[in-house]
Amino acid sequence: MNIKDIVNRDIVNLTNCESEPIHIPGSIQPHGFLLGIRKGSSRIEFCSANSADFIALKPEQILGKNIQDIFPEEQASGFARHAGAEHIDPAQPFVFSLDGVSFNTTVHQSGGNVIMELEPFPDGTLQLPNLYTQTRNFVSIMEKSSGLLDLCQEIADETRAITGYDRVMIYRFDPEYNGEVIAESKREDLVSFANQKYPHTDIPAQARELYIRNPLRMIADINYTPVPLLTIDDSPEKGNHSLDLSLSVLRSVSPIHIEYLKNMGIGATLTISLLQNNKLWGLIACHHYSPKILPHYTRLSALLQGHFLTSQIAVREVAEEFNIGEEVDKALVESLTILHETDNFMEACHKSDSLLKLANATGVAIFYDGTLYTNGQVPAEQELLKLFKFLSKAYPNKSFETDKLLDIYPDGSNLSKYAAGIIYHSMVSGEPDGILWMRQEKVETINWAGNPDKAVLQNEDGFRLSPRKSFERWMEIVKDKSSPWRKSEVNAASSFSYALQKHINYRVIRAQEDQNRSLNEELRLANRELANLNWISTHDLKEPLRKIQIFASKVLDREDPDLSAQVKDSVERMRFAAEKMQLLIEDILTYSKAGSMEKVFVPTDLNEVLQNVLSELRDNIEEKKAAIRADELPRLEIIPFQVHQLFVNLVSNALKFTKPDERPQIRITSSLVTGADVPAEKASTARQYRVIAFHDNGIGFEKEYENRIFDIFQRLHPAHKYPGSGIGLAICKKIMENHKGFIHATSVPGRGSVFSIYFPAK
Ligand code: BLA
Repeated sequence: MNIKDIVNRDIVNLTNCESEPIHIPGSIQPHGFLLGIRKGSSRIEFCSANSADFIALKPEQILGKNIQDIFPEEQASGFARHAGAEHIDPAQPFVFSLDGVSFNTTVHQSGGNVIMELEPFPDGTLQLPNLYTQTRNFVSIMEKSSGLLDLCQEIADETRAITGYDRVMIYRFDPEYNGEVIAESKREDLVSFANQKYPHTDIPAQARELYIRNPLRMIADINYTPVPLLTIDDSPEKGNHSLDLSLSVLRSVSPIHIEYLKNMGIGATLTISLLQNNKLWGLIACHHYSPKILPHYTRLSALLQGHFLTSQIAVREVAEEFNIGEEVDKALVESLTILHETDNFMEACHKSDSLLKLANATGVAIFYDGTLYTNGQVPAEQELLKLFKFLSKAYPNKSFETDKLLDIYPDGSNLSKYAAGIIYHSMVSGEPDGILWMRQEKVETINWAGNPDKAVLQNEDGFRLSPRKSFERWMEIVKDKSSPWRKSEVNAASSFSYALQKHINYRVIRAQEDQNRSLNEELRLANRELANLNWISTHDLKEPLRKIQIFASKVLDREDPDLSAQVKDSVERMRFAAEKMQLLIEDILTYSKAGSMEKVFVPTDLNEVLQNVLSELRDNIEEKKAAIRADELPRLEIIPFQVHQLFVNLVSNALKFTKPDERPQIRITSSLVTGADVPAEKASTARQYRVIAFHDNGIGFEKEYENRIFDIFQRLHPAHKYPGSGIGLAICKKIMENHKGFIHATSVPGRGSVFSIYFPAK
């Protein structure tokens, strides 16, 4: 019979440990021995090299034999029943006894094999733990601990009390499987590892995978020499004899991990998986500073601690999330209250603490209308401005959050100290205005308790694997990252941003209103001045003017021979100037009245208005020998005296700007057009307009004056030839505005003009 070992001799090192097949080492730890049979057979196919240390039989005396050849008949048949059961309960180990020594036998299936792992009871007796006390203790722990961390602390304390390890840690993974010691119970003289962080590389993926399937591992003595597993080389299947030890309790541990533990000065460990939703949530990690074998049943007690804890994780996490959500809500309400109670939140309240708390941020910055407002710990102003500009360009009108700004903002490599993670809300489209909540880099908030170097033994090549090295690696991994933003924080930030946006909009509207109000006030004052001007014009200007005119007339009428022709001419010109000035004053008065007089609309027959105007202008018409023809005009709701004035102005103009050698022809037409045909921007396309057009055959004007002609004091023709104040058409325009209508003029120079007035039709 040939015997060979199945030890896996692949060299593992720091570069290939991710692919180390830790489930098939082909060796075990020496605190027990291993036997393996094919399922359904009792012939022993596998035996660990250390069998003689326990039962005085060497592997070559065991391999190829049947179980009943090694153990007493009734034990062998009892074992056959035990191993043949559909489900093997690990809590009910089988017990083999040989030469007065009892062996706790853990049985499991591995592929087509049945594996027996035999461990002597440490003190020779089967000592059952007091599960009643343990359970009662847990129930009281559950009642008194409020948060998850409290509970973890209690579980760590209790697990240490049950197992007697020097240090018990609760180790929690983040979503990337980086870990942190969140609770620790330890011998008083030891340096604390509380809050220490480790990179995901410390426990490679295949190890984590394995720990999901096998929730408890013990390393009894870090300095052990692995015991090879032996098998018969002439068994039918040659070649691959590896044995999957995933579920084994004696499996020999990865040499890399052993090196790590040795560097930490550890003597023995026990590790229990903490699962949530079939994923590894964390570990209960126990360290002892000398070798330690925990009896099978105490191991089960420790495992039970793990189960107790995992039963509570989801509930407590939800409760914690809820509590954080409540705090966040409280801060949000506080911030909103301040926002609603202040007119100038940015200036007065941006330093409020609740603004940070609503997202559990370490800094906040608001950029609004060219000013930067900051709260808490933030990057330098220039950096922030650059960031706001970048974000508004890259994320216009958007909001988002990230726990690693550097991923989207390569320029931000020196921002991580204050803004490794951000929540961003853009506020004004097209502008860099926005609000930012920031979180510091995780690395900054590390809390080293004690000196971790103290817990480390130095080896030849320095600390190749050690917590200190691990921590450096962890720092590399989480560099430039903040802790992730919770949903409640993101929601609160977005509620606040929305409210702030409204606050700003409201502010803009109010500023506009204020501006309107002050403009109105200015207008009111201007009107009052204008009214005053009327009064002055009538009393202070008209009176002296009248006196000048009377005086001039008297002088001229006297036909005094003493007066030289030159003086006479001067007085004549003075009189003329006074007359002109009087006209101007009257027109200004009319103009100002056209805007300020009360507007009373009366249904009026425009034919009548025209007749009155023509009779008023009769002398002028006769003098010019003008021919005036008018269509039948409609009846409209108008301000009668104003439309009268309007007609007077238009007809007078037609009589005034005539060609000397041609008899004036004036035609007044009436028609209906739609808004689209009205040459005015403000015309409503949905309605109709009544057009009254005054056509003449006068001197006309150039097209460029079409609009300017209605401006006050706008003159197109020399005053000595065509006297007037230059206000007449401005009055016409104002009158049409009073009627919600328009006036428009077209002309062909030298041929004539058309002045059209548009009244909105009912
Ligand atoms: C396994 N590494 C582990 C385990 C832990 C750690 C808890 C699981 C051991 C078990 O469940 O029995 C890490 N232990 C820690 C840490 C602390 C601790 C961080 O007590 C801190 C207090 N390990 C490395 C590196 C590699 C590595 C760099 O640090 C690989 C390059 C490998 N770790 C590694 C392997 C295992 C492991 C292969 C599996 C060990 C096994 O089960 O065989």
